[in-house]
Amino acid sequence: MGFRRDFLWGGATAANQCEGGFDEGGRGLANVDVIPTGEDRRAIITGQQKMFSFDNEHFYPAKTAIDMYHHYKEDIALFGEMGFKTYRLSIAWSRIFPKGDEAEPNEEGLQFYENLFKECHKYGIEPLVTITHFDCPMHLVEEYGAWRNRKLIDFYENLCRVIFTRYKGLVKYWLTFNEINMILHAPFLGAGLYFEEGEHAEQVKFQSAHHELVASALATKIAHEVDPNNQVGCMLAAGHYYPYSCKPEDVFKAQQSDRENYFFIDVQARGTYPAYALKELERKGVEIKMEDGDLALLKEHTVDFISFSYYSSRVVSTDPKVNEKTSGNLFASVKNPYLEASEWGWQIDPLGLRITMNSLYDRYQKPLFIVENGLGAVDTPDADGYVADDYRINYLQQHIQAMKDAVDLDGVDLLGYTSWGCIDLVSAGTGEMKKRYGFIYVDRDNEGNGTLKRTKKKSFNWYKQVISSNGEDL
Ligand code: BGP
Repeated sequence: MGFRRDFLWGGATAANQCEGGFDEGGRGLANVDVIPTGEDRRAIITGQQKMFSFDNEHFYPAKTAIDMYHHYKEDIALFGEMGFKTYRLSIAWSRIFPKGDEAEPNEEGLQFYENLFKECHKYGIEPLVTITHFDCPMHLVEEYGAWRNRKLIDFYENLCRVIFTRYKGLVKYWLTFNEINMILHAPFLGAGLYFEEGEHAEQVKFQSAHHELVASALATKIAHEVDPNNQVGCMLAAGHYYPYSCKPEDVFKAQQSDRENYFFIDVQARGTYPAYALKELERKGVEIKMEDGDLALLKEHTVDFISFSYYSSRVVSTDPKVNEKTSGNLFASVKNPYLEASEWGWQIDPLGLRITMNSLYDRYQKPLFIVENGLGAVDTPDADGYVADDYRINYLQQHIQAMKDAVDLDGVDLLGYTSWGCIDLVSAGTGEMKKRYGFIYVDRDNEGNGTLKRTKKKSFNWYKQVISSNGEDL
């Protein structure tokens, strides 16, 4: 009983939220660099209008973040001290191909990640690499319209060939697109998309999604060709939908909402466009242009495992009055009266994690990997700089218990768990440092000031003990 002996415990980050060094080592500008903090952020990440710029008036968090670009050795040593078996990170596309469409990669970028992976292996840490985590070179956004353009598949394929070959033997676990369903909810952040006035946004989103799905299947194919040991996963922003009431219309709406997100994984894991999606696209007036060979590629190169992020369950209702009370994140959700919420209104539902795991495992019958979960909170260091984050320990303890129940009591096959933001980093939603997830405190504020000093929080030793007991000692 309990977690498998080779269970991959660890933590997760994304390049644009921690690296900084946005113009160092030959790195090119990416969509994530032009999203400032402040009021306009939401409109920009949701692609509502072309509002991005790169000026001196705003603060752009991705420019400096927590400067892991220069601190990675220190940070990985701390992960090693906690006993991490894996570290999930992402490759910044524009470090490898600064513009995205070059024929030859940037050696300095390749070398940076090679050094980083070697550093991980010093501590017995297996890297888990997200090929793109909310990033797209700005040149591809401006010249090609990002993922709406089929040429992106070729550029992504080129990126994959280069990194799979270069990091053969150093990296075994790959994720093709972070939270692939985010293209529907935050299209500029997720896929570099913004919409011109009058444009059929649904058409653009689903055409772009098709390109990403084909690119993902191609990546899976190439990864297996380059090294049969490679394991490739899809990645879903998950969270089961509950009907607000047992009214059949509410239950139906919950099923439809789940499908809207499962659609992506249905294609990546089962290899076909599901019937319900084809009908729904027809109703939306969306016509996906496909090329010969697309469907065969999707069919033949399905993923090896299903990874997902889980922060909360979601609730839907058909009652307009109920719909007025919404919870605080990018996914439309009604407030669940049975649950507490984080300071950002994200509702806390550990059992929802078990429900989500069961739902995914029932549907796909492939191993699962939880690659994001955690509590964003305001941490206040005491006079010695120490943060006693019992609230975070409590959140993680309950979620790990739920995940253990899914394994022990429901028989779910789970490969590993990487909590989100294992070291404090910039929030994707708000762009702030104030919203922290880490076991390690970083002295950095919302405007980018601070010494960057790293300090272990109370949760650091707690997580160390969770890992050393393989999840028995919570
Ligand atoms: C997920 C993203 C992460 C991360 C996390 C927490 O959607 O994959 O990049 O940031 O959410 O969200 P936030 O940073 O807004 O608190």
